[in-house]
Amino acid sequence: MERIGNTGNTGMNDCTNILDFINKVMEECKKEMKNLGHVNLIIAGKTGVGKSTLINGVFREKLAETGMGEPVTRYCQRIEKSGVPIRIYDTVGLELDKERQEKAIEDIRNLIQEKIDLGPDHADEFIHCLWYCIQADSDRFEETERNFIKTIASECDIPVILVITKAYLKKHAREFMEDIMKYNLPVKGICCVLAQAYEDEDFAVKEYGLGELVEKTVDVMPESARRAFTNSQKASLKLKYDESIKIIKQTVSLAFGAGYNPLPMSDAIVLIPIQISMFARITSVYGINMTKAMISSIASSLLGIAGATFLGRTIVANILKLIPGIGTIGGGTISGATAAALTWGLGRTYIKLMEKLFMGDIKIEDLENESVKEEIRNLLKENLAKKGE
Ligand SMILES: Nc1nc2c(ncn2[C@@H]2O[C@H](COP(=O)(O)OP(=O)(O)O)[C@@H](O)[C@H]2O)c(=O)[nH]1
Ligand SMILES: [Mg+2]
Repeated sequence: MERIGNTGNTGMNDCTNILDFINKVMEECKKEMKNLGHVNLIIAGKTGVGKSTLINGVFREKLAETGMGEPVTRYCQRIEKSGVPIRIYDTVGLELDKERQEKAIEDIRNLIQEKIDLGPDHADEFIHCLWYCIQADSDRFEETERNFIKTIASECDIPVILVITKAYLKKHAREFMEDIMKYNLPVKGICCVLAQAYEDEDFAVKEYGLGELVEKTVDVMPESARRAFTNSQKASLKLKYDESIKIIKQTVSLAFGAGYNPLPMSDAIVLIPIQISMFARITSVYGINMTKAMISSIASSLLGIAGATFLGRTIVANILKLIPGIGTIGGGTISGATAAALTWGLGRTYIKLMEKLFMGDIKIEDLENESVKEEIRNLLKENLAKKGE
């Protein structure tokens, strides 16, 4: 490994057969999921404003329906589900009488402070953001609600985003939003959403605004929570794409940037573990649960691996053949630029594939189909031709 300038230690040995390869990918994917940690979000607002509907619209799997809700206090329950790196604290109470209302606000403040008091070793439990929901057609934004937002934002030091829910009538919702903005509340963002399509006899609106909410939220989130949030949400494909491109960029600059010493073809085997890490990280961004069968199918179309054994060198040689202008490499060396082009090509193709799996354009069981494999190979050719970024 020392031949490559600054790849760091990937902690992986060569893969000499397909089973090895599959196990390494599985292992890395599991490690990535662990590394993601958790993002913790409080969602507040009166009963019936659409908090549960919003949660289900934004996050993978219908968390509010299927997630385990566990009472944290009388006014707050925690929703979480194994495999999804998010904890949502769903709160009630602002519609209650004054005394209980105060108690509910107190509970939320205590919750935030309690987590901070755990200290930096428990950063995984810190509350990262609060969404305050208010219903567009309520047309009322009460003083209690404003005070609640002011208190949380000033005393607890967490970003608050105001969500105008049930925004069936866009223009009306926007006007309501503008009225609210006049209060100059200490919020980091405000947006109108319709989390679920609405239809009656003479009126139909599609859901909208969820992607915007998610993108605004990630902007105010600490870096440590961003990856977990990106994984959990399903509302913005753009966020997943941007994060994945970042991963390719990091991989390329860390492994094949300045200081990379050209690598003899015979040592090309060391390139593979670097891309395995990249695949695992991108998989975690999309929140796809990989099985051994899926990895095997993808490897056979993407890397041209088939049969029981293979050598990393063969894979690299196979893929390099597809990069225009590199073609015949013979016994030569692999430069940083070539390794980078190969990584970009593989990375972009992998992103496309994850997107298609995520959107359901390709079904998991179809990965085995010749036509799908052909599609993946064509994507790879296209992406390798693009070379760098
Ligand atoms: N069509 C549609 N209905 C919504 C939307 N948000 C909430 N609702 C409806 O409003 C009611 C209350 O929503 P819910 O999410 O349970 O509110 P919560 O009490 O704040 O969790 C339910 O009947 C939802 O179906 C939305 O974006 N679109
Ligand atoms: Mg609810």
